[in-house]
Amino acid sequence: MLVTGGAGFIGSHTVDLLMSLGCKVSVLDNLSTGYMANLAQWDADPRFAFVGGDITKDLAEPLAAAVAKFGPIQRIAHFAAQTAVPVSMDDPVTDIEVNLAGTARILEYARRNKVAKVFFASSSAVYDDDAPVPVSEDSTARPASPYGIDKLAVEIYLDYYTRLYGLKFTALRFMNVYGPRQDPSSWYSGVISIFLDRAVAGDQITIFDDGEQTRDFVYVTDVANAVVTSLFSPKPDGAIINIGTGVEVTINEITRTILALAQSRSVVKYEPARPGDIRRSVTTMDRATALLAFTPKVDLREGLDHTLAWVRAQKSSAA
Ligand code: UD2
Repeated sequence: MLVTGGAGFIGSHTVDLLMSLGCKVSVLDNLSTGYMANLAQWDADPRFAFVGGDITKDLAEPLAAAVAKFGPIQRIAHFAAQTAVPVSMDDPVTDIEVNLAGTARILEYARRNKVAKVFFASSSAVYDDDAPVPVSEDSTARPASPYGIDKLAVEIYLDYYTRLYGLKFTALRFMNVYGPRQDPSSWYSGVISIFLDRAVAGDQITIFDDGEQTRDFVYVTDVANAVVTSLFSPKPDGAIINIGTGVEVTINEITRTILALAQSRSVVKYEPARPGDIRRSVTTMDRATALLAFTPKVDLREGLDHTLAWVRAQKSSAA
């Protein structure tokens, strides 16, 4: 099993689940936004190998290292990516190099080496800004950013590889994923990671727009479960599936819950809407239920509890 981007937020939780299921896991990651600390729990495990590697460069060496360690790669979970929508708008060329050309490198390896299954981390960013609510996989894909365009382009490549070479894949379009290990340190980080970080520190929280915009927040271990089912079950072969909870939550509601949970006195300030922000986002659940038997196990309250505990632990270890 190869996990690209396995030192990152969702990738490392997927590694945790695969390791707990007894798999042998190689992680390919250039540590540009991931951390070895996310994998420290597996360092000494003989079923785990970190092989380095950068998907924008030749991968012969790290992939050979993975094969030398555990034999031919049967399955690939591909997370390695440039993950920020605004960064892709500033620099579409780099987004293409990493998210599209880098992925083509992984797909070429997969077909030449007869990899049994590839999972691809896609995004709700492929949908039109004013897609219907809730959004289903049949809604128009008309991305509002280079990031979304490149995710959609990879989905089209996956279909092409299936038709030409019989490659098996599943692509999951993630809604707003949150949980421990999500890095709060940049202005385009996930809203929950930023707000929990500010709430614990007692710093000001900034809500863009009127806070009545909505999102579908899905907890990271539920996402990892969906990924692992995709990798091992034949049912979602060739499918593109939204992964969320089907529950629509306003940013005002999430802010109130976070402030109460953290018992925080952070001041909340409102600022104009971010350009390009969508107003409402929530997914239908039909396809995820039918093809992955997916039902989220961690509700928002519990997920926030776990994430808050992690933020506190991070802050106390840094102090
Ligand atoms: C999410 C994904 C992105 C892409 C996109 C597709 C994350 C982190 N990003 O972007 O990768 O898939 O969906 O549409 O999951 N907000 C505040 N204050 C802050 C930060 C955010 O009010 O300090 C608001 C923001 O204006 C937005 C909401 O919170 O209305 C969610 O923002 P986000 O950056 O967490 O995620 P989103 O939905 O823009």
